[in-house]
Amino acid sequence: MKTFETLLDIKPKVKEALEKNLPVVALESTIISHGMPYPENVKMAKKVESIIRAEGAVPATIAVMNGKIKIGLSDDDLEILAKADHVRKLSRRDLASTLANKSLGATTVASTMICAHMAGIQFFVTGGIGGVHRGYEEMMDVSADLEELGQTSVTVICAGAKAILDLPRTMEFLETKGVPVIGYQTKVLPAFYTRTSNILLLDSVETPEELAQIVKMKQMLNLKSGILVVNPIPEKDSMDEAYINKIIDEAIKDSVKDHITGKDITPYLLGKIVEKTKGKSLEANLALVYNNAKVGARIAKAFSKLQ
Ligand code: PSU
Ligand code: MN
Repeated sequence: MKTFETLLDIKPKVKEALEKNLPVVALESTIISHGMPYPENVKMAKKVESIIRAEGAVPATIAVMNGKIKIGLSDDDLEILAKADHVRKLSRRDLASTLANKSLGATTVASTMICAHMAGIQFFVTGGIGGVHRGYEEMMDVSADLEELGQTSVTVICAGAKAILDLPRTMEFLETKGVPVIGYQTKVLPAFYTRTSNILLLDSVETPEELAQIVKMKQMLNLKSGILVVNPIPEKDSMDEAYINKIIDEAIKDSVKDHITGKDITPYLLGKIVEKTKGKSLEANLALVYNNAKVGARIAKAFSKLQ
């Protein structure tokens, strides 16, 4: 038994699915605790799981609780993460101390990838990833999510990166780390609230089966990096580009004025954007997460058929 296995608390349904090579989809918990307001966050967490189940895959939301890495949460766990105000946003850096202190921690994209990989889960659905922040030259703020994509073999399904980030630099970083960024029915990088950006992708697929083949090839090559699947927000839910970009610019100015730094920046900006759009950005965020859940479950299913 590997030492980390004693730290994992895997829900029986998830364990059974993994043993039988059935499709399992991991989900992060920072999107619940720090990414959306209550009670929309807990509704989202439950609905995402039900979408994945309806597609015939098993959802596994991940968090750190009582000194264990929980893979698969109960509805009560989701409620606690959605409500408690002392939840730690935990990335790779924070895993060891959060476990040692037995404190409550919500996993980001980076730490969810680590934990999913430990449990043997290959697919992970979220909304958006962290990236290179605007003003990088001064603050050197690059999300640990990008480093993780470069070193942990999990396929992450997201809606691209939002314009609170520096998209060209984010793509450069992923290129350096050797992370394939694959468009799902798109040839350009989606920008989270909107379907397009001016960044062309080198790879795109039309079906879950094509994507599963790429995952399979990377596995056969024994490459340890992740794969980033970028799935645009549905047309009917996407926001007006000029409008949302103006709001994002204002939110970034507020963050400078309020001296927000480090891990607080992303939650602060998301909150400000919800406030300034009077909840419209939250609706878009929910819609894109649901869409990613559907596509992610289908990819996981297509992959399990290849095994
Ligand atoms: N983007 C969102 N919602 C989120 C996050 C990003 O639209 O909740 C969260 C994810 O958990 C992501 C983290 O991994 O923020 C990135 O934070 P940072 O930029 O501090 O690395
Ligand atoms: Mn950061």
